[in-house]
Amino acid sequence: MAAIRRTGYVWDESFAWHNTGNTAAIWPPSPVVQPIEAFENPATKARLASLVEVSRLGAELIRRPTRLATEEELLRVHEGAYLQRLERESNHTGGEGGDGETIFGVGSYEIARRAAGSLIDLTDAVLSGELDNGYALVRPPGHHAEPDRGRGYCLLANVPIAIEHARQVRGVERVAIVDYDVHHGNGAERIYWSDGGVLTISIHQDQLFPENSGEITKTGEGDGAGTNINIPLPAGSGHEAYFETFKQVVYPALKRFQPDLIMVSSGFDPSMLDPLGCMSVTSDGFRELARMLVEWADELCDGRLVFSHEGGYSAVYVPFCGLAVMEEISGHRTSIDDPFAPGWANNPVHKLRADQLEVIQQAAELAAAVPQR
Ligand code: 9RB
Ligand code: ZN
Repeated sequence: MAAIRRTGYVWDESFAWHNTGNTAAIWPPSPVVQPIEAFENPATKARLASLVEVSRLGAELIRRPTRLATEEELLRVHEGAYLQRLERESNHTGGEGGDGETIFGVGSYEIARRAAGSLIDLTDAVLSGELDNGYALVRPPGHHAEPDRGRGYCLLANVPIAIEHARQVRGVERVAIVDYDVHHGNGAERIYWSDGGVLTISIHQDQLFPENSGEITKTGEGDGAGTNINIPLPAGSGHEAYFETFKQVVYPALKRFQPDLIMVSSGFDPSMLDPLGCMSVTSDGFRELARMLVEWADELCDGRLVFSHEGGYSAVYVPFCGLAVMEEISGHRTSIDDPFAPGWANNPVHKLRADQLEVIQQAAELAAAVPQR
């Protein structure tokens, strides 16, 4: 079992009050689409928060206070006009992030600022050494948000906002983002496209969301040339594809880049039961990914590792995936076993396929070309 660590944990009841409306999955109600809650609804995250308590892991984690990100902190990443529009709509009847499908209700701007502000503080406590690592169970998620608009259920770019605090206030020089959400991390890619101080790695299902995004050929420009790595895995990828990606791409890229801090965009939509993704990762798969990240953070940056929750839409399965990750990074194993695990252990979907390996080997060449510190 892993060593015991001081792991910070963020959750706030208000995160479950962010209202994404009755757009069936993503489609607005129409004569053929019966209204139902959006996939990005409170259940997945609130049920993970519940399992953290019922499993008693919550008593072992260091629960962190939450706070709102200030305007100054948000302006390091976002445009003022976008923030003003969010605030105005949030104070009246609610609104939409900017891509036509990122619905939010009354009060969501404040909730989003609380998500971002709490991640800033958690990251700060890891940098100061008060904590060893941390998990922010935040909502709304952030990895699709861009400087001037919300996108794909995301309003504020939580991870970049925390990274800019680390760099501009705490003087951290180099940060790596590992994004294992099943969708492409387009927000960080855009924000750090020509910035060599942040290595952005996104592992996602090929051509899922956003459309025309996340291609392996997109590697950054100027000062950021070679510091953006996309690994677009074919639909249907299981554990072995993810493990090989971590070993052949993520580790070599991190090793060359030598980050001072590793941030993780932690989405559980590559899971076996997700309604939006077609991947096959189990809770033990996510546990193993977390184990590798802890090991590499120990080797490269004194263990400094901060997870920020993104997507994941199976209300019954996300809690077991999230619990496994939090158990692994904190070194506390609870008595809760994933009830799905026995049925999936020998599923042939987990075997590495040749088409998956081909993408991984192409991406390994990009990792070998990351500019060295
Ligand atoms: C619409 C489309 C989507 C699809 C997936 C997400 C998931 C985000 C997430 C959000 C919006 C397309 C409405 C394509 O979990 N990120 O981590 N929207 N999809 N075309 N149209 C019209
Ligand atoms: Zn996602």
